[in-house]
Amino acid sequence: SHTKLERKAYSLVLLQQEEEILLGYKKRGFGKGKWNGFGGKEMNEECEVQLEKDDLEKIGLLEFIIAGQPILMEVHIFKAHRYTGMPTESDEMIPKWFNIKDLPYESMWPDDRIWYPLMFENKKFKGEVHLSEDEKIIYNSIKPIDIL
Ligand code: 6OG
Repeated sequence: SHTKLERKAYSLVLLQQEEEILLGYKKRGFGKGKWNGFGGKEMNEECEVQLEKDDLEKIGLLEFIIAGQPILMEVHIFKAHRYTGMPTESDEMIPKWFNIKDLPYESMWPDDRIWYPLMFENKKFKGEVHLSEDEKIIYNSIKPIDIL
């Protein structure tokens, strides 16, 4: 469409402990039925895990456009290593640790197959992803970069 997109900023946090990563199964709202990282500030409310601000490492910047939605999502992606608390189910999310070699990609956003491997190689990345209305990738420019 020719309508100007409204840009909205989000954060996405991936907590990694050696070979395992904490994902949350979204029970409602945007991304319902998918495993994803946690929305930064809300991680405590989403699953009762507390992070330290100076432990958050910025690893990616992705821009998403989904066909039929008037929003450009600017997603700032962070990796965290330390946490306190006990991952606990909330109204929003079911948290679960996954081995990084055995991720549920078929129940994740399709772009995750592109940038998770970069994250596990400790590369930073940036790019734009366009999804069709049925959430398939129709354009992607994700690539590793040195500086974010
Ligand atoms: P809440 O509505 O839960 O914020 N997000 C995406 N994450 C991935 N991996 N792929 C996408 O492709 C995404 N689009 C949005 C940003 C939504 C959370 O989901 C992330 C936020 O952390 C389309 O508050």
